[in-house]
Order: sequence, then structure tokens, then C-alpha cells
Amino acid sequence: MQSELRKQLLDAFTNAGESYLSGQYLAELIGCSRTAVWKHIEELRKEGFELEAVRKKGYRIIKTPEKVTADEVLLGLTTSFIGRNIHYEESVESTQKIAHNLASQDVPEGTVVIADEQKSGKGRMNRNWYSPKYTGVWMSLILKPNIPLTNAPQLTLLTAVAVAKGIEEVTEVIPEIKWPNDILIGGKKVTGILTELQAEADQIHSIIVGIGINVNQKIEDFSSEIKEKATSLFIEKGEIISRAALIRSIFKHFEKYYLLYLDQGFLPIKLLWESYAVSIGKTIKARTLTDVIEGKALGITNEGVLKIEDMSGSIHHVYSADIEL
Ligand code: BT5
Repeated sequence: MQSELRKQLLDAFTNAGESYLSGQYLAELIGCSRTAVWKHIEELRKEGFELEAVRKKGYRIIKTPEKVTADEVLLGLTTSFIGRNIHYEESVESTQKIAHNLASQDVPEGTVVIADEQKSGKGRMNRNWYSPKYTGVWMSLILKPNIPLTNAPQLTLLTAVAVAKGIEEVTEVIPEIKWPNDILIGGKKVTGILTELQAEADQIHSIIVGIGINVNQKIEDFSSEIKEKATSLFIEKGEIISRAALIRSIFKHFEKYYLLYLDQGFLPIKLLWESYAVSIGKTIKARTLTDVIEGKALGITNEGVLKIEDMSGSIHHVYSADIEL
């Protein structure tokens, strides 16, 4: 985790924008010695930040590194608790696994695990999630909402809205959401969300929301298994996208919607979700663990449950499924 001093330093550079900050000013602002400021600036340089130092003016950051380290995400982050504690690793098996461990150690809500590569990224029901190095956003967010266990799936839908908004803000491409956990562009999957729980009886201890976004992959980077059905923001937009900027934007939207949700419930999130929904009104096939239901997707209930009307006119409530459009 980042030291408080480092966070304050990055916040100061965030607020300064293009302006220079002197070592003296930073030391006074943060309440430390100029040597301590200098030491942290040297560490940022080692991480790949380029800082310009001008005599009598001070420092400013002119280039950030390729990785999505905690420092790079924190520079420019405007949230108050989502993503404020970042656990970054270059390569992991799965960020979900690390987040589960952290969650049981009582880390603050909003703590996030971010990796530049996952060697065994997880999808739902033990499926694989391809997470190659430096090309995507692979992260797990720890939440501790005081909500009934049965409402936990609503957080998958809330996350989908926050990610869709983030993608839209950073790329100007408008994605679509496929219930419950896919974000698509042009019918191809760009993001998957995996929501897992730590709970006792019907009391939620933590919710771990895993988010995987294909950002800078080229078509040839996808394995043959998913080539036909996956896409990346680079493929759709035609330019390299800053992963750190995307993460910051998602955190900003997530915090706003999460606070709204805790205050007002699922309804406002439902309306936002519907504005991105791709399957509503269409004929779909829903594969649940026990059944296949084919019919018209009518929408989601006020609780976030999918409603399907089959050929005989019966209405089915679907809590969890894979959807074919
Ligand atoms: C998901 O599962 O879509 C949830 C994916 C969650 C991944 C994140 S990354 C950070 C965190 N740490 C983890 O270990 N996981 C989470 P599901 O709906 O079951 O979809 C899985 C299916 O999507 C696979 O069976 C493939 O067909 C396909 N797939 C795998 N990797 C993909 C990728 N990178 N892009 C698009 N599709 C992919």
C-alpha cells in the first residue's frame, strides 16, 4: 500500500496540473523534510515517471509510466474512498484471490487490487479470463455495503454502469451492457465482471468485484478461443488508451453511483443500467444451471432480476444465467 506521504505528494501534483511545485512548498504542504520529498521524487523516477526540475520553480510531472502502478492511478484520482488504497502487483495468478485475502484482514472499503498481468484470471463458474501483460485492466475492488445478501447481484449491475460510463468518458465509444455481467462493443465482449462474496449466515462481510477490461490488445493478441467474440478499446477506437485514466474514470463513476445506491437503493441505478442495456425487447436464450429459457427479455425488476416471457406467455425471473442474443 502507498504511504500517506506519497499520496499527498501525488494529490499535490494532481491539483497543480501543469504548474511547477517547489521542494520547499511540497515539504511545507505535506509537513515533512525536503529530503523526504526528494526521496519520494526519486522513487517516482525509478518507477518510470518523468519529472522536469526547473531551478527556482520546482518540479512537475511530464510523463507517466506504462504500468498501472498505484502511483500512476493516484495521480489525478478524485475519489474519497474508492481506489484510495491500491495494492499493485506486476503479475499475479488472480486479483480476486489477493482481494479475498485482504478483505479478511479488514482493509478499508474501496481498497483495490490491480495487476498488469493475471496468469489464471477467473471468469464465472471457473471459466478462464485471459489477462495478458500490460494490455488490460485487471482489478478487484473490495466493498463492505450494509445490504441484504440477496441484493448483492445488484452490485454487478452497478459496476457495469460505472465501467460503461468510464469507457464512454475516456474513449467516446458508447458500449452496451448484456445482463448480467458483460460489456460489449459492436456485439463483442470488452469487459467481464465477477462478483464474489464473503458472508456469514445472511450477513455480508465483503463483496469483491472483479473487473476485466480489454484495453490495448490488437486482434492478433486474442487466442483463437475468443477471437471471434472479444474486442478491445484499442480495436474499437483505433488508438492506445491510458489504462490509468480509464481506471480513475471508473472509480469516479463507481463512487458516485455506489453512494447513490446506498442512499436511495437500486432504482436510480436501474434507470442508468437500462440506458445501456442491449438485450431488452429482444429474443434471447438464457442458460441457467438447471434450465434453458428462450423468449423475449422484458427488462429487469426493481431488484435487478431479469424477466423473460417465453413463447407460451409465461414470465420467468432469472437470477443468474448466460445469455445468448
Ligand atoms: C466474466 O466471466 O466475464 C468475468 C470476468 C472477470 C475477470 C476479472 S479480471 C480481474 C478479476 N480477477 C479475476 O481473476 N477475475 C476478475 P464469464 O461471464 O464467465 O466469461 C468468461 C468467458 O469469457 C470465457 O469462458 C471466455 O469465453 C470469455 N473470455 C475470456 N477472457 C476474455 C477476454 N479477455 N475478453 C473477452 N472474453 C473473454
